[in-house]
Amino acid sequence: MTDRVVVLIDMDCFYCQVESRLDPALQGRPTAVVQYNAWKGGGIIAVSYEARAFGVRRGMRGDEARERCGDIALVSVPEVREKADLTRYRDAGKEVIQVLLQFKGAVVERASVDEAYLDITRMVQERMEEKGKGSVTSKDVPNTHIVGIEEGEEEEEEGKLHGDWLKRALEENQTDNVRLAVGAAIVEEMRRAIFDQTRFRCSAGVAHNKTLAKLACGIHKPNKQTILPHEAVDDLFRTLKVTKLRGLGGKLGAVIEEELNCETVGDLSRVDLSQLKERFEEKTATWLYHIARGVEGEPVRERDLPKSIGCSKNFPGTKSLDTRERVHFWFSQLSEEVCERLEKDRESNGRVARGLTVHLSNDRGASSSKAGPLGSYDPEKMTRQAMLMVGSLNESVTSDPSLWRPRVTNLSISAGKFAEESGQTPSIQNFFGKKDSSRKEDDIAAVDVEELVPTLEGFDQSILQLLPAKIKRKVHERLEKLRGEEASSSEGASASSSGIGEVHDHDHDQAARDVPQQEGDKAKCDKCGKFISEFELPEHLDFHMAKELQAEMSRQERPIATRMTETVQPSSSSSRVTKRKKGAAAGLPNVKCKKQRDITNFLKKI
Ligand code: TTP
Ligand code: CA
Ligand code: CA
Repeated sequence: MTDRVVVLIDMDCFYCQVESRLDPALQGRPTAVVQYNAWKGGGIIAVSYEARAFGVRRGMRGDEARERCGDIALVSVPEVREKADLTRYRDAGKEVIQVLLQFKGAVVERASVDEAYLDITRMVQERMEEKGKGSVTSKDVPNTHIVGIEEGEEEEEEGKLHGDWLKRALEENQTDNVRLAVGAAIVEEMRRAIFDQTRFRCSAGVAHNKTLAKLACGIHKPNKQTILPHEAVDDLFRTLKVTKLRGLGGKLGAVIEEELNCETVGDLSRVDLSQLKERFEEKTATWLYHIARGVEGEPVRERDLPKSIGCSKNFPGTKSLDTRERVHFWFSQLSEEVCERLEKDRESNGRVARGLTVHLSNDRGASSSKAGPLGSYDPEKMTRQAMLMVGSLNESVTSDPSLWRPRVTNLSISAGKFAEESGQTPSIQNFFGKKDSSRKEDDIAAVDVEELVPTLEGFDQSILQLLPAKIKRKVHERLEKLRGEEASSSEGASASSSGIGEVHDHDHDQAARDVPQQEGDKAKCDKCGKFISEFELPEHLDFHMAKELQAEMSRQERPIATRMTETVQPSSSSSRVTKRKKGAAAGLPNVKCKKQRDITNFLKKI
């Protein structure tokens, strides 16, 4: 429970630091990094601390930031193929990871573009064995705060209290706290090394688990680190909003607030385990029960490479895509980028991606992800595969296959499920062992049919054409099984907790009901609390950001969009909308039949 020393290191205003390292004239100046700079000065995605002092915040438009701070430097995210190119930020993130990997004995888990969890229990142990009681003094932790220690106005006073805490911990043999302090001394060294080698500043949290380390890291920023001792947890949680905890920022947190009436984590700690189990599934209930007491066992996993490589593009408001050709065009742009990055990744890391996930959001606020095996690093093939995977989402296939309805507001492609390279260019054939006899049966067994066919409803029959007989058989078996489950369950088996293939309809709280706490090697998104399998967190975060910006822009653009709909598509469009609404209210079966028919027609057209 308190036997580990876990750290979160998070870079300060990261994109701003990357930009100001490139252009030293920006150093010390209020700066913000913006995306989509054509409209009202662009959407702000990173703000330097100098600019924060003027009230500039992420999500504001560049113009608004200028009103608050006339001197602000607005730097645009570079663009390639008309979309944001985040290469320089990713590369900078890698530099930081490389520094952390120099510390032998630390387990390093890259968690997003600018943060990493570390388990330094072993390093701490070794240092304590080596140096005994003198392993740490307050001089070793000059930039460290301790939660629960009142901070004096004067630097000196703060240092003294600090020293008192440490002295007591040493004298009274409070081993857990001594270990956190030794950990903090190591983290001071790590942060110094990061600065020396990259010129980037960062903050850190030092605690007994990931959730507490993450929370602690945000308490004192920038360029500071914070210890969160176990005995300070109760006090801190008494007033801490539930949604501030890692994993509770999204729907799960909202359900806890609204349905359990818990505003603070302290409130949550007073809910019985049995009550939690009534509302949530076992895993989630147990996790909530423990985390409300500051206890969590999620391991830090050795991982310094991203779990997936992907990119996405937003089409807000009037820019939404309404033809098949435009969707195809943008998938080809995204595929170009992903394939380029996959090739680079193969060269540097000797691995190949075997899974592909595509994601599409529409102007009705719904979004869907589809996952399948990745057949090739060839952009054209990837585009074709992506089109096949989302084909069933186009409702206008039967009426006019050149159109795309509902209009598309976001597209993304992500490749993952990496395996060591066997010297072969990936292709659907050698992936499944058809042309490459050296591939083992195991590889076929490794194809996760459950992932390929997560639910009956989301499954695109056209994928069957791409599969060799063996897999096809497995897929048929899976389909049979799902049909059986559907028949015997009135609730529907589609409340999949895998997050793949399910329709992310944000009007429903199904996700919240089923959020598990640990899902194999999936990572948890701080924004929505979901476990992300194919999307690695940086890309997933980009996606959230894109959605936020999109929501922001469509809020402002809506009056225009509505006017256009009214004039361009008079009565026919409104009757279409009404019909669709009725269909949705009447339940899924009709919709499903219609979709299946559409796919066949759609495929013939390709
Ligand atoms: P954060 O670590 O959330 O923020 P930050 O590093 O800018 O600032 P802080 O000092 O508070 O940690 O995000 C890291 C980078 O990721 C950020 O610089 C820009 C990018 N980002 C987005 O593009 N969109 C987002 O929604 C978020 C949260 C971050
Ligand atoms: Ca950061
Ligand atoms: Ca971060």
